[in-house]
Amino acid sequence: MFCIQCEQTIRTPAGNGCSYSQGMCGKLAATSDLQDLLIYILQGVSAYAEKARAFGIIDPAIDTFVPKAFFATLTNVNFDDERIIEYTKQAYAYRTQLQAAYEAACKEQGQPVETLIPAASLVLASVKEEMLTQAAQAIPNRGKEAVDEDIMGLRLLCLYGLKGAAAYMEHARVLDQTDAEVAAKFHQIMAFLGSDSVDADKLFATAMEIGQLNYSVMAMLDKGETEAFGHPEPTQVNMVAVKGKAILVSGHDMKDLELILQQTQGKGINVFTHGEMLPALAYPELKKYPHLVGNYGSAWQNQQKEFANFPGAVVMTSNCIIDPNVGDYADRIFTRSIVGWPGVTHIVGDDFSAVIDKALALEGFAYDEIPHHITIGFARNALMAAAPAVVENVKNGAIKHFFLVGGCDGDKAERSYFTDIAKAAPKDSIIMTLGCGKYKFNKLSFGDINGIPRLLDIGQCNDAYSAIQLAIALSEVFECEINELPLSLVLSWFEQKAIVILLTLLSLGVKNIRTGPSAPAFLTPNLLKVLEDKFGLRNTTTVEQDLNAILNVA
Ligand code: FSO
Ligand code: SF4
Repeated sequence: MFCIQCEQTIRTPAGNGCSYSQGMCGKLAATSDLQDLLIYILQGVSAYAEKARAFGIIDPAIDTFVPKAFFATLTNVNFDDERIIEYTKQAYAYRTQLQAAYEAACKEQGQPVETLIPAASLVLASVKEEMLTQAAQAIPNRGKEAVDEDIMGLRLLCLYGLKGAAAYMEHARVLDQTDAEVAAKFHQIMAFLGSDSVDADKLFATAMEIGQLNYSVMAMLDKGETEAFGHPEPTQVNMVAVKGKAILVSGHDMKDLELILQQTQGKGINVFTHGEMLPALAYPELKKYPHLVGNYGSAWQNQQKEFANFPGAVVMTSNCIIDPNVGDYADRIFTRSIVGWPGVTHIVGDDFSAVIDKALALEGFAYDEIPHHITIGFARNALMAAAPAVVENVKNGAIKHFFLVGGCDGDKAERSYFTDIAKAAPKDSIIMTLGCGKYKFNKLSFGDINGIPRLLDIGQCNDAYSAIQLAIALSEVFECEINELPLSLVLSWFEQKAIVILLTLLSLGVKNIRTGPSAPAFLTPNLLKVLEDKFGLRNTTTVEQDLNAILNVA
């Protein structure tokens, strides 16, 4: 087993990551190895997809399958070996199909059949035990003895970044947003990563290409969400329990939430959001359902306590899932799409009656808690509507600085940094936030500046797209570069979606971002130095020191 893709990876000895019998997230060595093999076969699929395209052979089902299956290997997504094996077998069938089509096209046009990357020719074993032995050649740090550690770090940066982009491609696809050019670029990069390149410049350029690709994907996702559910609008949402039968919906997939809302109508069940689903409460086409009563709980790392206390059914639409047996709720949590946990009921198709039956059979909340409301819904449109007032207040000196404090949450004590920096930000500053990292401070009161709330919740982590649009709009108004705006980004990272958002920001030329609580363990000191020299990217230090540096530069 070798996995070093998330913030909680084992860090000693340096570079070894989670490499024993189990990762810090609970992923077992066999699951990790099977995921490596899946990725390897997917690289082979992409290699043939890229070649077949040159002959006009495009299969949209394969184009969407590859990122979806890749998504299953993100941190805290799928711990179910059987499901990973199913994806691998499907990938292998697709690879065989594309290979045949490509070779037939070569023959027909009198062109030589090229030899592709090794992953394109691996003959997949048919049983799990043999697949596990094949996994050795698929491990992401393969050949590490012969490769410079900086090259390995760059390969991993690309692999994990592309994984994040794949997740967003699948989120966009669910909302009918696909794009042949994006798929072509994705396959090209996926195949390139299967070539185990030793070219540092090419790998670095690829990391930037992944960032750019993800910028397009985030735009597609934004389009899909706003076309399906309208533009988020500033909304007061309830954050506590409401009496009655209950379903809790977590993860990022708002389409699932919509299906659940439709199917629970008139059934006397209240629906709550959890974690990254909170922003759904601001979308007109979702908040119109009166039985969508609010948000329950906080970020993913608290789920074992929060789901255990929730007296209803729970649906995990995407990351991040952790062991449901700890809180003893495995019999009332359901997974969707790429998510999997052995023994947990997986809902296939659009029928949620198993979830509804479970919620009806459970007690639900016995009483209403004292309501506590927060305001959310400051995505692209709402931010743009507020932009003239914001500009006015910048011009008259009432707003002096903008912070973007967001990203992923996690349970390390050092993450209190993000609460503390939000609290310590000067009163004449606006704090934008996104991702599940916002739960570190989103129930606190920050007041307003001449009617503009000081805390603006932009949405899910992918809504970084909205923050980028606001920064672009402000830079146009003030006729300056984004980097000249009084804007500081302080990002908490945990997993691969955050990696790709960071790559997107870097590829757009955004400088001086601070990330924490620790640097990705796959980035070597040399690579961190390059990122600092090139982009001013640095790790968070102390709140005092960072605020001092930020405000004195601005
Ligand atoms: Fe959090 Fe998990 Fe958005 Fe991530 S729920 S950690 S970056 O998957 O998705 O912020
Ligand atoms: Fe370790 Fe993170 Fe990989 Fe889990 S996902 S095995 S914690 S690096």
